[in-house]
Amino acid sequence: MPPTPDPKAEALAARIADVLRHRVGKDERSAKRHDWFTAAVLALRDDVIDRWMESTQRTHAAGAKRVYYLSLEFLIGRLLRDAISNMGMLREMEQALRLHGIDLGDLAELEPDAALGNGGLGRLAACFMESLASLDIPAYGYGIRYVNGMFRQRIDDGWQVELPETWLAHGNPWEFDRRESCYRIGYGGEVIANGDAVEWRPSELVEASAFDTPVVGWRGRRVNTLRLWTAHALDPIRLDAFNAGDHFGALADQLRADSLVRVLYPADSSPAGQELRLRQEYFFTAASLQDIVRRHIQYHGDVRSLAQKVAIQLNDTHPAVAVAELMRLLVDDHGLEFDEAFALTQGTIAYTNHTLLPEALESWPLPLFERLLPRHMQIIYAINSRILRDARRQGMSDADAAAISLIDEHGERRVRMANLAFAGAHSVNGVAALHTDLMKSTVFSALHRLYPARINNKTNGVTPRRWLQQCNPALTGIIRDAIGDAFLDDAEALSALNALAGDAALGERVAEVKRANKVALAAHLKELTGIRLNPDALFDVQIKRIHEYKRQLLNLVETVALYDQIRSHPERDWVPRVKIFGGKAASSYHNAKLIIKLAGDIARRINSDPSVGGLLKVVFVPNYNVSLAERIIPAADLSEQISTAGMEASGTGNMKFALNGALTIGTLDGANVEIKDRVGDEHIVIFGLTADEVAQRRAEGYNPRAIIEGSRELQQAVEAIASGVFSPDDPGRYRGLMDGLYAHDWFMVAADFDSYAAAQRAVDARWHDPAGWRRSAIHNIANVGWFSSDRTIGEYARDIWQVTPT
Ligand code: B1N
Repeated sequence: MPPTPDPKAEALAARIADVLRHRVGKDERSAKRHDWFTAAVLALRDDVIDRWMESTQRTHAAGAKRVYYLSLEFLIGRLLRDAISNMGMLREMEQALRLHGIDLGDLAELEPDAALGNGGLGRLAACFMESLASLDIPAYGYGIRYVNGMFRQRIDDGWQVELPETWLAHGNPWEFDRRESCYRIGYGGEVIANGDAVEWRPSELVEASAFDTPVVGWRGRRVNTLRLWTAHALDPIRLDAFNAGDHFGALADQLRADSLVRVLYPADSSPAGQELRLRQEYFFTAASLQDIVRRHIQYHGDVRSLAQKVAIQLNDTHPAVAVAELMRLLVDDHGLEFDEAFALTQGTIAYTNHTLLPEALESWPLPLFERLLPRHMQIIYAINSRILRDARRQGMSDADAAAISLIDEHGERRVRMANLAFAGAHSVNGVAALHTDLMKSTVFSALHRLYPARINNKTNGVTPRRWLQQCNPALTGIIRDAIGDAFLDDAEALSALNALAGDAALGERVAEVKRANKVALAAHLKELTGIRLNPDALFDVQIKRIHEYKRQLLNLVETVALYDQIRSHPERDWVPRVKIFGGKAASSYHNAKLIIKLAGDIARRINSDPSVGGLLKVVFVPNYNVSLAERIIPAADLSEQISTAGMEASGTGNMKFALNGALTIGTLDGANVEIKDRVGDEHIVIFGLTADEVAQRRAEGYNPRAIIEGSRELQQAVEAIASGVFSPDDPGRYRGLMDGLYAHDWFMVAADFDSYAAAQRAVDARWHDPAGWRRSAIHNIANVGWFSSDRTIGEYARDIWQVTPT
């Protein structure tokens, strides 16, 4: 007998049926699965809206300060399970749908991922939005409503092919079209002096209008707004041109506007140099600032109190033009004096840096910037003269002044967006302790000496709602049984598990859940790739954007070396391993695409070789995205975090794996350092050069050829790849990639190889001791609660925004 549904579930079932009929326009017999999905979302959304309005009214009544998170990326993923769970309606919704003969899990699969981001930076923005609502902080996210977000990755004959992802094809039941919230955005034209005042007369105008998505916090405590801008031409069609027969030309303005919000640039940690990218950045920044200033004046009357009531956080330099735009609004539109405006701008704006890779620091050719934003260019010059005056007063050298300048004078003159953000902000933060130290000693060294109080650290975090409770309900259940519910509201309460780490029964249950998650993942991967995996093998996972600094190549070379070893010594007690790779390459990143092809070539060869007897399998999972991460992470035994030390600013996947009981094999890079400090040296496998050692080796003159030739295992693997063992159809395919290792090896694969291989054998040894492995897994879960984005956001609130979470 199925349990009798509770009356709340029956009422919800009736509401869903009513929504299906009156808002979707289908009756129960003719409704398709997607109609049920829409009906379920709309029914749930009604409850969300009530909390949303109540949250907004509370903020007004309290006259509270608002936080604005400006980001060109929000990598949200699916929303249904998140919203249901945070509203505390999981049971109710499951039962209500069951009354209609529908499984919630099946329905949830119909939702496309909202993939308006590339990788870690965009996913961090999504975790932050959820934590802001969970901590009851009044906040808005501002970004672009891309029609085509992250591309869909298809693997054709091993090669990545990029296809457009059409996430809006079936409509988006979460969003509200706010055509009434619209602003004009200008480009180009000229600046006219009008007595003391200055007026910018743009030559082009486009209209920005808003779409709002509610963001539900844990326990439905607060619902905040994600406001994404779309673009319209002022005149959707030029009728005179159309009637004169120019049917396409008549639509040109609208097409130009559409192109602004058409695509997310699929570049991760590298700059997109196109004019369109600068237009996108200014478009969403200017729309957001007009909206922010309008709201401030509406509720608080005077723009001079902006810094008391508004905190604006810039997610990397992509919205850094906000510094000049806010100055323009304050000076040109509100009549403030320059210095007063600058103090207000600095008091309002804060900037987060996410990368030190020199090639990733945004800068724009000065002529382009001046042509598109002539008034902003004037303001930037005026700010520059102030900071250079400060530098001179401090007696700084010419070299320091050149490093501080907002204009890069080496070669073609360029506007440096990171320096602009630094100059215009009261706070500049890094995303992990090591990264923040390196900011001070490298890229921002001169600016840091000039303004020593500005740089601070805020180590990243992830939301434990999505990355533990929702993606791993079985593990969550075990933890509740073991230590109670406190960790649901405070992830650091997971530390109560430390006392139980040696409890054999708990270890057993954790292992059972891990195995069940692996069985489920294996079934899914069988569907996706046709490859059959042994759930008793060690699942060794590297999922993240494909980038040379992340060193998927180190993992692949070691995989080849292991393959050789297994074949040479079949009698040894090898640990059965499954190597899982996933990730997208920027469409123009040749070597990253070649690395994907190499993973596929290695997989084909190893998986079909009977002599490894199933001891080693390699899988490249196509189209890695947030939803796949939610399946893969709970099933991982080993988390690969193997970037060249000093290059991964933080990483956040590292935190998600540990939270789900995987052990980390990693370098002392980014947040790995802090993960090690928290889980303890005995429960993590660290290898390789430190950031200091990497810098030292580079300074000494690094000779990778000597290292390769001095390591038999490494040389054999590199030579096998180079000579075409894995690419008999095109033996020279990887010659260039391997020559790069001999010639320069920028990312120090060779230097770290032996240490990495030894660390992998140490992992094997741990796996041979299942009780020890389980203990380590529990210590990982117990000690990474600190990496909750609630903690991170609490620190931003206290140190940067001066708002108090409740
Ligand atoms: O930001 C994440 C960090 O955890 C990662 O370590 C870091 O690599 C990532 C230009 C970026 N840094 N820079 C970018 C993304 C898109 C783009 O167009 C740069 N992404 C990161 C969160 O802090």
